[in-house]
Amino acid sequence: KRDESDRGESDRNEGCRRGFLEDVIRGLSELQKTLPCKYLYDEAGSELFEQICKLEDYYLTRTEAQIFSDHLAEMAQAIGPDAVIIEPGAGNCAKAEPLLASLERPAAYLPMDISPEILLAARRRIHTHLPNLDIHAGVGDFTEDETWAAQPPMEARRRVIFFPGSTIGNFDPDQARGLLRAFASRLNKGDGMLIGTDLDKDPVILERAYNDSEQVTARFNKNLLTRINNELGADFDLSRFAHRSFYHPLRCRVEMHLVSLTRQSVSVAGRAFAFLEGETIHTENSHKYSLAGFRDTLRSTGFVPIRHWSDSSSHYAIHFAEV
Ligand code: AVJ
Repeated sequence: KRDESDRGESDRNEGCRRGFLEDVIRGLSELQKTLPCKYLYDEAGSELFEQICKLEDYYLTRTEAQIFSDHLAEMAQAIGPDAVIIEPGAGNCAKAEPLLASLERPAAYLPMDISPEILLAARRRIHTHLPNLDIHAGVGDFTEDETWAAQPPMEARRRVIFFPGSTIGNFDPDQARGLLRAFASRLNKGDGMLIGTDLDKDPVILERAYNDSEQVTARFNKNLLTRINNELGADFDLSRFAHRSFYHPLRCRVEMHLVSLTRQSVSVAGRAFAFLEGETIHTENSHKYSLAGFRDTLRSTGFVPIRHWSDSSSHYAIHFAEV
């Protein structure tokens, strides 16, 4: 196996492009066309997502931030002194910073993300505020073993996985359990996890959060097609697709789709994909949990739920669990 460091940058980009192309071809070949939601987060997509987080209609980010600020001391106490904080999908690490600042002698912070630029900028920023903290940024997909293997092991310390933002909601219940089991298997007895989940609630509130009045979510969703056009040489006509999000009560999730407004054919890297009028590409799921349901999920994946915090309207929850 070749080391990442002796592969050229363009080599690596070429590998990424090939993986993206394969995923797109596979997804568009299914009966229900689908695209993996991780591709929503290129540079433009990440910027649009940051705009979503500030929207009045999108209650998740500010509600989670409120729970953190209201209960930071209790969370720090649950985590305890000398801990190593591991954050899969850390992005700009903005949520970890106040947490790290409130911990007693944090031993290290290990953020992982697919975007090296965002991660390295965040590391620089955190280093200026917490100069004594050991930070190891790991570039890669946190669902892959290599990304974890590249991080210093720090087995001797109490390690706590920090997984805020309801990212777990993007995974189907089966996949979510698989991911949590994988997290548990990377931890030792007594290690912990602090994880945020959006809660099941009034569908009107849920649907408004994913169909915001400023249409930022629509742009976020359609950016995926722009990205495919630009990176894979496709000819999606953006005026012939519309954003659609809705709550699916039986599946307890908000689904995001792109609806073809006409019967049309789209070419991706020389292959043609036919769309019926009204046919959709499923681009994201955002699962909503009940408090009890998520505690069951934790128990069934090797964790012991220790405590949780919520907002006064019970819109969102942060759970602390141990293995
Ligand atoms: C980043 C997965 C938490 O599901 O609410 C926001 C992504 N998609 N608006 C979510 C998202 C559309 C978001 N997560």
